[in-house]
Amino acid sequence: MNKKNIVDKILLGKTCIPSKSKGFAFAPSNIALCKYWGKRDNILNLPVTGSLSISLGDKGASTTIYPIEAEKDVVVVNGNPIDSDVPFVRALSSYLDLFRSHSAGGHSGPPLRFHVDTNVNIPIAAGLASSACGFAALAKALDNLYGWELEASALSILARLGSGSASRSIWNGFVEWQKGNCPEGLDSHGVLIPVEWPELRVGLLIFRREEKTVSSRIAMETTVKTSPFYARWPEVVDGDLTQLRRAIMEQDFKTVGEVSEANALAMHALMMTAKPSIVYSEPETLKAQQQIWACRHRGLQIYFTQDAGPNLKLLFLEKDLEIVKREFVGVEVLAPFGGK
Ligand code: 2P0
Repeated sequence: MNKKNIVDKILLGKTCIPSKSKGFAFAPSNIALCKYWGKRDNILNLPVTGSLSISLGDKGASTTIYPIEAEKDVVVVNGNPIDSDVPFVRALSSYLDLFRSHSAGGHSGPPLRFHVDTNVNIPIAAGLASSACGFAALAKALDNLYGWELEASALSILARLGSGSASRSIWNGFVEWQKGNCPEGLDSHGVLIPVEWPELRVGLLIFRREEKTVSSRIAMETTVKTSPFYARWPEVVDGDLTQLRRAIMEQDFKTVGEVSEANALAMHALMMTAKPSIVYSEPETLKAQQQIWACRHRGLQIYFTQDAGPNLKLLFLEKDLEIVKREFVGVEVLAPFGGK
């Protein structure tokens, strides 16, 4: 089963003929509290386990797309045209191949190219899930351009074909990506957890903004194939998801924090035990982790999570905003449900 087959199943006869001159959409970035780490299908981005995230409100990607008659797609990120040889643009173009219409000559004419203009208001390639909001915004912008009016779960599947974690960026708030069981992955998509938690805050502690040395895709593959502990991961995730669902419904912050932090550390432990070992942490990462533990020891309710990079995301509540800002100078604070 390839991606095009899946797109055909999702579109069910809907065409790739623009219903307007431009498509536009916004999608939030998301931070996983229970991580997606490992694929059972590398082409369709089907995960070994489920995962659960919090979207970052108005932080994410805004994308405008329109067809052009040209030899190549034109990709502009934050106002800068990106060279077509850059791996990210190549990945984007091959994703867009799934959705190309033809020029005025109908199917005999060459497939149209696209102009894609994306503005991302979070640090790109700093482990802040920019591919997640990027592909989610793109799938939604295509839906807008073509007038498909697909359901959110169908958009989640289309976004997943671009990048796994993008399946969770279709919604704001808490989202669980259910792993699904069918080989085509039509049951592997995000589901919104209908809970608002206005007091929740996410702090970004950014130590490195550069591109990571090992991509998530390669790191996942290496971990699945070589970590002697990977076999235990599905069981760990099952337990963490059960606890997180309950704790989110009951707004039990302590459990959300404890489970999220432990889940992230378990993912990094898997990577460290892969061959070759993958270590994303930098000295600043470890220093900040120790500072967080010291704060907690003194009674502050603060936890962290860490993705495929050295940066940390802090989890805390609005009541502790001032103390967190004092303790972690330069932290960028986000309110996933709005507020300061
Ligand atoms: C996550 N990460 O759940 C995990 C935790 C990073 C660490 O999903 O290959 O860009 O496009 O499906 O989604 C980053 O990997 O990987 C990721 P692909 P993706 O957020």
